Amino acid sequence: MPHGASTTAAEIASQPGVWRRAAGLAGAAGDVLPRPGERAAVVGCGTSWFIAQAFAALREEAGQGETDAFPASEFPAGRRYDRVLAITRSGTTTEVLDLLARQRERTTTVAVTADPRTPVADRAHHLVPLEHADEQSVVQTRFATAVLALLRAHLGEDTGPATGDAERAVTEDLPGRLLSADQFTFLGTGWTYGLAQEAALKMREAAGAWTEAYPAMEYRHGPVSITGPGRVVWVFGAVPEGLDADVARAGGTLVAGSRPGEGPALDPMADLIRAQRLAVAVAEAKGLDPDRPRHLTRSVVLG
Ligand code: F1P
Repeated sequence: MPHGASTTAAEIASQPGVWRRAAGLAGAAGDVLPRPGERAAVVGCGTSWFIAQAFAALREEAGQGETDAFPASEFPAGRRYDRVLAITRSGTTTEVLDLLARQRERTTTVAVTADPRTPVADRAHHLVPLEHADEQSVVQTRFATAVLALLRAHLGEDTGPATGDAERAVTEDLPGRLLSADQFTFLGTGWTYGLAQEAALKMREAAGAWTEAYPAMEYRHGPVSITGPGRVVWVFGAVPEGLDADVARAGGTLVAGSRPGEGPALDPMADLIRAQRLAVAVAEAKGLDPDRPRHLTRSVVLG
């Protein structure tokens, strides 16, 4: 397959326009999404769980209320929330549907989905359809980031600058030396830890790469031991003081949307686009088809 010809690559490239439309839906969705002051839980599986993590941290940082994120299969049964928000592209993921069924009588449930004509429509009290962000690819890219664009706008953020950065991220050359790296450690702080997890998942799913993800300050508590020549440490958001020196001492390559003392930072969500593009590029360099990740289906429906 010629480079850049995959469906995944095309969906990655479409993100700026898709984010703009998603953010524009925040007003209409505002009534059903978690309201200021509510205690909220956000759930999903795989990519959708990592987006839930990012939103939970952003919402708490914004002072809008206690917010927890769980993989749908690990929701603590005894907890009570004012609202449970599920993220599911397919609307068919078994663990998400089961959780929504269990929560229906206990609290208000909402689902953001790319396909409102699926079973999730009957399981959640409210739906936020994001059909324009749907994907053909097994591997999620634009649906996930569009959900986060919508949720950031819902928190009152102007997503214009992030979208501007996304325009750059879909075209600019990727940092050199990455294609031949044999290991990637993704780091983040607060909401960007969810993005680090998602970047690592993308590289595993699309490229079968060895990746790990940690909160940035945890890097020194063990993960540093993996770093070495030909290995990459990629930081989403702010790089903690001294971490660049630690990576250099270990012989690794640091990648970041912004480096200490450097100019304007790339919005971390736009930096995620670079990681998505790298996943496609690494897959193609290995002779893999990014549209056909090993052993993975577009939605996990358990029998
Ligand atoms: C979630 C998910 C994806 C994963 C794969 C299987 O699906 O686990 O994150 O990449 O495509 O499904 P969904 O509930 O968001 O449809």
